Formats: sequence, structure tokens, C-alpha cells
Amino acid sequence: MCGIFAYLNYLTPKSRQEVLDLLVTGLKRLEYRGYDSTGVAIDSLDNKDIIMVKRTGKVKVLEDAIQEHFSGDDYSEPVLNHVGIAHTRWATHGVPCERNSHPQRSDDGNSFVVVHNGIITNYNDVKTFLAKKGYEFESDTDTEVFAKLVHHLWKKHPNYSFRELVEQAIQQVEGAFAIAVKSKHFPGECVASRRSSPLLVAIKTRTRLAGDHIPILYGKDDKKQSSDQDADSVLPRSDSTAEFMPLEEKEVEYFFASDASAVIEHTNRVIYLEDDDVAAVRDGTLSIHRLKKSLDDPHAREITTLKMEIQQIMKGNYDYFMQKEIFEQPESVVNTMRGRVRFDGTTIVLGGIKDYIPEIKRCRRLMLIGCGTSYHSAVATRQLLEELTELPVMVELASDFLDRNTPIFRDDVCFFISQSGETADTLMALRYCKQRGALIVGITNTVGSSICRESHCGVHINAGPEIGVASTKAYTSQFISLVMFALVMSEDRLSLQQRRLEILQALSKLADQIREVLKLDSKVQELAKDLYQHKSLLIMGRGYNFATCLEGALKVKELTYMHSEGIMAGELKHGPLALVDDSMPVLMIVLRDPVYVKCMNALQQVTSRKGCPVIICEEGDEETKAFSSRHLEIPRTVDCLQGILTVIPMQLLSYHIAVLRGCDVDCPRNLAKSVTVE
Ligand code: UD2
Ligand code: GLU
Ligand code: MG
Repeated sequence: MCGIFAYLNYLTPKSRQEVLDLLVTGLKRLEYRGYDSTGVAIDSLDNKDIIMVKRTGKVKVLEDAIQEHFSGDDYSEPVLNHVGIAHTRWATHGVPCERNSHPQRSDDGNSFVVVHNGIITNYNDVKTFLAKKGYEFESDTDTEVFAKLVHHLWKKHPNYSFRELVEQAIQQVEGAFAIAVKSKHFPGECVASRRSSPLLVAIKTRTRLAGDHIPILYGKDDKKQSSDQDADSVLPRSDSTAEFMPLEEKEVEYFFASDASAVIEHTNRVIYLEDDDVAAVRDGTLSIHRLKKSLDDPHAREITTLKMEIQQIMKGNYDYFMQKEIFEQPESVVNTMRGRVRFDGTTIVLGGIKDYIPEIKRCRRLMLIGCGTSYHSAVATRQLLEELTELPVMVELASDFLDRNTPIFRDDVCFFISQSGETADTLMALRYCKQRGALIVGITNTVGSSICRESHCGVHINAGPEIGVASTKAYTSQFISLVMFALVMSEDRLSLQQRRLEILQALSKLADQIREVLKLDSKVQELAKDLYQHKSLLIMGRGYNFATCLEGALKVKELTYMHSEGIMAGELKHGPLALVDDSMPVLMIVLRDPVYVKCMNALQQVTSRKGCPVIICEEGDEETKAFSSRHLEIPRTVDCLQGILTVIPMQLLSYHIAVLRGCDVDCPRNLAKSVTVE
């Protein structure tokens, strides 16, 4: 989920020292993506080995380690053709440590070394297969299986090209990846590929390129076909009869990177790889190969000329990280479910807690504890947890929970929810409950964090690094993690199967529906123009959408410094209604769910006080829309997942109001990303 940077020079002499400098600089450009450890690989001085340096922590730590590692030797000798690969890791499989840092290798001899972003979901199966072949694993990563798989294929098929080996390997792995591979057996060559995770190739030459595109090579080569067909490989091998496409001139440098910010200082000519492209450089020539041709495939990958500044590229088309993260949600929610939800059946596997499920089922209550946005994810899913677990569910703010010296028992199961896994209040509450013998479950985004380490078990939400201080994609991923937990708990309850199925089907559509909601962006921006000069914004709703009101109001407060309150619509007549008049901005969430009639009731109470609310309602719900001239329509989903679709307009709204008010969106005043003090 973080950063890849690889550099290949061909007939452009570079010393190893220069290569290392390039790699480290490349990693520094990717630092903004967030990461927890780093590593590089280059050729040894005698070209017989690959040397790797890996470190936990910042790129600076790696830089110092590199300096120390290579001091004394003469790394200033230029080499004509060389490949170096580098990585920043955001751990998903195994804690951040040197052993788990990338590059991961195939064997003691470093035959193949791999850097990888993403999650290989079937890595356990591949691992079992390779273990039977005698491979011993040294890391906890999913990535290591890829390196060893390539090695295994190489031993089986000594005649395969480097590109063919990688191509075979990617046929066997599932999940998401961007990878770059380097090999002792294929010096000066680099092969890279991607599926779901981003990767580009950048090209630097002194003169013009042969064209403005690289043709894609497809298909099989009959003359080489299958004499040595691998009995173990699931799929037939592919080959291409086409030659590598030569460039106009020979001297060339290539960069493989997760995004353009890492390459823009070297060249502005890049090719964005598509899913399942295999890009290989051999003898200085780049080829892009695909196993199968599909109907809508173009014949070539275009070489794009970047005209952007680094700052711009880092944030893609976005102005702020928060905005980028809001728009990443169609992907991040899928990452949270990746390898866990099988949409074809009804199975959900949460590997991190499956062994504890029997114990959890025997507990006397569930407690969900968090702060701020994480707390809201608990509020959002409480009702579903009650329904599907049939257990009492308490939702607590960590600080208040501690103030009260809340009684905790051995048969309690306590969930601690925190994006960073370091939130001090939540961690203190965790220790308090652990001391009293409760089962401790973490819901965190950060592998190796304190909450992850100190909990008995848990779920990593795998939303990828979140840079903006105001949490967005972590919220929706926490939400989904808790929904998945509820589904796991009800797996063997016959009476709940219909309900579970309905939720599973809704989960499978969620990413597309989020994309739909994101299309409201310009409409929300217009709305923000109406609202940003006001002093206050009331957000009302109930049932499954109450959490959105709280979370929406929190987003408005933290980003815009405007007063905002999330109001439980059922409470209106007990006080808050007094705030409503013709000038008070009000936003109401009114969806077609079990509390629809009650929400309509609240809506009428507001409009009859001359309030003119903005309504968030379901697509095409004319009856509800008739109550106001301003509405945002969202797609219909199952009631318990509505909160994911309704919170997104609130994220966008707070973002746009903040921009209009001139606030620092990514670093709101007085706030820190990870609150590690009480
Ligand atoms: C996990 C492993 C993965 C692999 C896979 C097998 C990690 C990070 N993930 O992915 O390597 O073995 O299972 O299918 O190694 N945990 C806590 N507290 C938390 C969050 C997680 O203790 O707050 C524990 C959890 O109990 C488990 C481990 O960390 O032992 C990994 O959790 P996960 O959610 O990443 O689990 P999974 O199955 O998705
Ligand atoms: N899943 C891999 C790991 O945990 C790659 C993580 C990343 O994208 O940085 O090592
Ligand atoms: Mg743990």
C-alpha cells in the first residue's frame, strides 16, 4: 500500500553510490504516502550477489544505514547497466521489522528479490505449496511467497525468460499487488507488474523516443510451447513471438514507481501500467506484455508527458490529502474486505479473530471503546452488532470510560478501535480492561502498533496509510470491519441467514455505490457555498444514521472551526428544536429505513419552525425531497450500511466548507494525527 521505486540504467554509467542516492531520493519523494519501514537492493561489487539494506522507521534511518554499510568499499566505480530496487512498507502482514521489510528474497543466495505493495490474499496456499517443495520462510510477509514462487518456477523452467517467470508467478497469486523484481540470474533486467495497486514506468533518454507509445505484446509462442510445462502451475504458460520494441537510441534509464512524484525530477515521460501488465526491461529495451487480449484492450500503452509540479503529483488530482483519502474510499473499503469476504458464498473469515470466536460467543457483553471518529464507528455499528450477536453492546468513549472506573468482568469482550493503534486514551482503557481479565480485541489500521501488540487478537482494517489529520477512509473501513465481525458472529444462526445474505450482497455493491456518492462532489461544493459563512450547522438523524450526524458534526468542527452538532432526531422536542428557526442551517438524513416515519416527523417539526433543511435522502424519493429545495440523493443500500454512504457527503461538505473558510484542511489547528497523550 506504500511505495515502490526501482531504477535501471543502461549504457548510462552510474556508480553504485549514485544508484543508492537515486534510490534513497526516490523513497523520500514517496514518504508522504506514509510507511513504517524501508529497504533497498543493489548488485554487489563483484556483481555476483545482491546486497540489501533494510530498516524499520524513516528513510533517513535507511540512508544512514546505507552510508555505514558501504563505507570503506569503493562504490564510486561506474557500471554501465544496473538495477536497484527500493521500497517503503506499510505493514499488512507481519510487524514492521527488518526481517519483514522489503526487498523480500527467494533464498539465502538472493537469487530473486522483490518489492511489493498490496496484499497477496492467497499467500497461505502458495506458502503451503512452496513449503512442500522445501522452501523455508524467514518473514511473516505475504510478499516473501512471491519471491520464492518465482525462484521455484525458475528452477523448473531454466529456459524461461525473467519476464515469463514473473508472468507465470502473477497467474498464481490473488489479491492486490504492485511488484518489482530483480534477479542475480538476470543481471541488468527488471520486471514489474501490478494488479489494483498503482505502478508506473518512467523513461529517460537524451533524445526523442521511438514513438509516443509502447505496443503491448500478447499471446503464446508455439515454438516454445509446453515441452517443459510445469506440472505444478495451474495455468498454461504464455509466450510472445514479438520482439522487444527498440527505442531510437540506446542509452536509457528506467524508473518504476508507485507515483510520478518519485520520477518527475528525472523525466516527465511515464507509462501508467494497467492491471496485469508485465513490464520488462532487457538489454535496455522495455516491453509490456499481457497474457490474454480482451476486447476493449488498446494495442499500446501511451507514454504520458507530465506537466505537473511535484506538489501536484503527490496529491494526484487532489488539492489535499484529506480530499484524496475521501476519494480513495471505493478502493479502501475493498481492501478492508479483501481476502475476508467471499461474495460468492456466505463465508467471511477474519483471520485475526477466528480462533477467539467461540470464546467471544460465550461472553456476557461486548464493549466498544474508542475516541472521536473511531468511537463513531462503534456508534454506527452497535445496532447491527446487537441484532446479529444478540449480546448487550456498550459503546464507550475511552476517556469517559476511565473516568467512571467502569466495572469490567472476565467474561466481557472489549474492542479497542483506533486508526493509529496508539491513541493514548484508548490504550489506557485497553490496559484497564486487560488487567480485569476481559478479552481484548483491537480494530486498528496499523500493524505493530501498541493496541495491536497489547490486544489478544484483532482485525487490521487495511485501509492503507491515512495522512490527513481528519479521519475519513479509516472510518468507513472501521465500520466495515465491525460489520464483518457481526456477520462472522451470526454465521451459524439459521434465522439470520436471510439478513446476512442481504448484507453480504450490499457489501459487494458498496464500492460502486461510494463512487456514485462521490459524484455529488460539485453539488456538495455548491451547498458549502451556502453554508460556510454561517456560525453553526445542525445535523439530524436517527437509527443507523445517528453516527453519521455525530461524525459529520465532528468533521465540520475539526476542519472548519465552525460550531456543529449531531442531533439524535428523537431528541428534538426535548430541547434542540429550540435552536431551529428560519436562519439556522440544518441538515437532515431521512432514508427509507425502519425509522423513516419518525425521521419524516422530525423533518416536519423542523419545516414547521420555518427551518429549511438540506436533506440527505434516497435516490428518487420524491416524497421526501418535496420537503426542501436542497437535497443530496444517495443510492439505496441495506439499512445497516447506509451510514457509509451518508457519511461521505458529510466528509465532502466539511472539506469544502474548510476550503472556503481558508482553513488548513490537512492539519487543522490544535489537532494531531495520532493523539498519544492523555
Ligand atoms: C492475517 C495476518 C497475515 C496472515 C493471514 C492468514 C498480519 C498482519 N496478518 O491477516 O499475516 O497470517 O492472517 O490468513 O500478520 N491483531 C491484534 N490486534 C489488532 C489487530 C490485529 O492482535 O488490533 C492480530 C490478529 O489477532 C492476528 C494478527 O494481528 O493475529 C493479524 O490480524 P489481521 O487482521 O491482519 O488478520 P488477517 O487474517 O487479515
Ligand atoms: N503486504 C506486504 C507486507 O506487509 C506489503 C505491504 C505494503 O504495501 O507496503 O509486507
Ligand atoms: Mg495482538
